[in-house]
Amino acid sequence: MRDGERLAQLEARDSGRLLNDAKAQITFVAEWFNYYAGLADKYTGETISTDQKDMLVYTEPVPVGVVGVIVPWNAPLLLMAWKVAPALAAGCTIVVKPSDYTPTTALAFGELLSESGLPKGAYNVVTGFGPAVGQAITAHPGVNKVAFTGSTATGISVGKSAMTNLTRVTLELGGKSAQIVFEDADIEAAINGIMNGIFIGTGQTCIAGSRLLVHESLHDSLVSELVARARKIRIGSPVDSMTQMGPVVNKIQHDKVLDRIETAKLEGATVECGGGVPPGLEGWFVEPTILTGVRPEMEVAQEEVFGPVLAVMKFRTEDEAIALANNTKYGLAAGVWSQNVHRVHRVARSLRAGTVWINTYRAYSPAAPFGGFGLSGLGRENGIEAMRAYCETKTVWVELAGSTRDPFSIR
Ligand code: TXE
Repeated sequence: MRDGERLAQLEARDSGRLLNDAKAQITFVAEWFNYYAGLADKYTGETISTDQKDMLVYTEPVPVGVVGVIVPWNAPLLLMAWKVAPALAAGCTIVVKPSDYTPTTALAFGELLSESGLPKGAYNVVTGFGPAVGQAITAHPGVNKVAFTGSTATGISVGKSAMTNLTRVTLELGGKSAQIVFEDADIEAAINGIMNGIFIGTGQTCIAGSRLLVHESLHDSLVSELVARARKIRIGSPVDSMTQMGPVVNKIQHDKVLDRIETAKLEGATVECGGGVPPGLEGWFVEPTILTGVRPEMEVAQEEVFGPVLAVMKFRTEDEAIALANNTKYGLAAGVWSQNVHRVHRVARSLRAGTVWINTYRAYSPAAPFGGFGLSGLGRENGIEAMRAYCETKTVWVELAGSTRDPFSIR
């Protein structure tokens, strides 16, 4: 890919995300644009059958207009592509506001779009701080839709601000996703999924599997295996290809993650591994941390940490596991680990989460809708559903008989 390396370098240096990860995400960006380029001429209206034989009724998707795209720092280019690709395919124009911490890839991507022949003015980038520049976009009467990814608190204020003009909004927000491991799980597969779910991106992903719910019969052995593997994670520079976990994005996030760990300890959680700053490294590093003895009411079981911190809880029955998993204001994702085909479908049906992964975690496709229940968001990104978010539906009625009607009759 011609510009992949440059974009990945910019992304890694801006955000602290692993260069390897950033490279993989750039390939996703290409896939997303490819998918929506293919969908652009297939997303059409329909002819509607009515009981009125002298009428032709059809619908047309109409581009919603100007879309404000506001994205965070954890996966800047990919999360932007999730919005820009369907918005362009729908025929919209775009104003992007990247995070003030990670503005470079949105700008560099703009150069590529210009080179690709996108009409001038179709893609615009405004950099700056959220409360000033972001707010100016969400409250602007000329903006027809806002597509936002970020924290739940900011998402709610973005939604309120957009509502002053009835600007359409989609919100992808925080999560407290549960990984549920039943006694009949393939343990090796589950361990891989749990490690991936919480430690990729240094835990700074909205779908981080930050709560581990484990059947009591497996608890001690699973925790000790996870601890052994967490201790072996190679922490270091994000641009070193041997590194498995880099730093968190900035001091604010570093302080927040350490503070959440301290609160968990004060509330009675046991630190099985990690819990602090790894020795001998300069930068905003946090150790991979596993906490046991977590109770559902604790902050670490309820609030997003957005760091490499896994909160472990035990359950006895399937019903208890489902109740624990749903005991959160969020509802972005969940992982279910069991080899019982009846159970996995039964549990998936009971979970209040926008995505349920069964015997896998963090699988994505541009074709598969993504979004959250509850305080995890509003609307869906990806798939054909995302096109709906960038279009208004226009219904057209055509009189076919060529006759006039009694103006005082509604039939
Ligand atoms: O996010 P914000 P921040 C969570 C994570 C993190 C916390 C804070 O827990 O610790 O959020 O991170 C713009 N009007 N997530 O401060 O505030 C802002 O400039 C319009 C989870 O970075 O949500 C940035 O471009 N825009 C999340 C974007 O909103 C505003 C990913 C996101 O910023 C604005 C990132 C305003 N009033 C952080 N205020 C996830 N779930 O993926 C800010 N912005």
